[in-house]
Amino acid sequence: MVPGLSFRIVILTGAGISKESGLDTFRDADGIWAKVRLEDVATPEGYARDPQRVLEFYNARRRSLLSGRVEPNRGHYALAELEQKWPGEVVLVTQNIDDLHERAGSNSLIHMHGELLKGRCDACGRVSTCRDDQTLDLSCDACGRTGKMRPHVVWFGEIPLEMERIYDVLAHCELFISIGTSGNVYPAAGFVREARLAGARTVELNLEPSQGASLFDQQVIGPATEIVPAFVARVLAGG
Ligand code: BV8
Repeated sequence: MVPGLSFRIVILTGAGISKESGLDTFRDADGIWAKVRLEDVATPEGYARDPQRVLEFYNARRRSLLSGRVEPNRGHYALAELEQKWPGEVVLVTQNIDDLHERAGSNSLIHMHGELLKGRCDACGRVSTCRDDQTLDLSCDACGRTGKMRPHVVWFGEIPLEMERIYDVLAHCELFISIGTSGNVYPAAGFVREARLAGARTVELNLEPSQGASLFDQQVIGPATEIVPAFVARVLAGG
């Protein structure tokens, strides 16, 4: 650790950081969008057309996440170690809806696309823990309405969560690290521009160059379980 260094670090993660934990990404050849159409399962229109189908899509992902076969990997643990050991603030913004960052020990965490282990009542907005299958005959504990429980997840065309706080931390960071995201989905894909405007150093850690690769000052290519621990060690050593 270099004495005196204690600036704010903002990290953005995507599905790539959870791939080696056994969770599918979206746009890889074997990804989720190669198996289902996002219009059918990740939009309000798809939910209105066939809510049962959407609930089953998320029920299957939730069961997989809670199966005992999916654990945080060395990439998740390295980011939790950075938050613990870095003298300045570390804010981890994730596009992922899994709970692997929490299970690895990250606390300063923003789930901008929601959380698979939470449900929301479409009638009253109440958010509650959800670790079981969601079905259409569920009723809301708060307002009592039936058939209105949906995943607490941000679909395409919906507004991501905590955007004001995200833009604020991006405007005041000195190091922005993007990990395991293809840079296809906005507004997350535009965060590197916000960080550059704030004068931050921008680094991309990914298995392959993302859509926004040219916007980064530095790029490290490789699997997250190898390149994330190595990069965290360099940052903690003052690199
Ligand atoms: C918004 C749900 C306004 C949760 C997701 C028309 C109408 C309305 C909106 C739009 C429109 N046209 C464009 C838009 C904007 C739209 C958008 O960006 N569309 C894209 C397709 C063009 N965005 C929205 O609608 C967003 N809302 O814009 O509201 C607004 C704007 C600004 C401010 C306020 C309001 C809402 C977007 C959220 C949609 N929900 N998912 C779920 O089911 O999970 S998006 C989905 O994509 C996931 O959340 C995922 O996190 C996200 C991004 O994907 P990635 O994480 O990057 O995953 P991907 O597979 O793509 O890439 C994985 C990467 O990992 C790859 O690069 C791979 O090489 C790498 N990798 C693989 N293995 C490894 C690895 N890296 C390291 N190690 C490994 N081992």
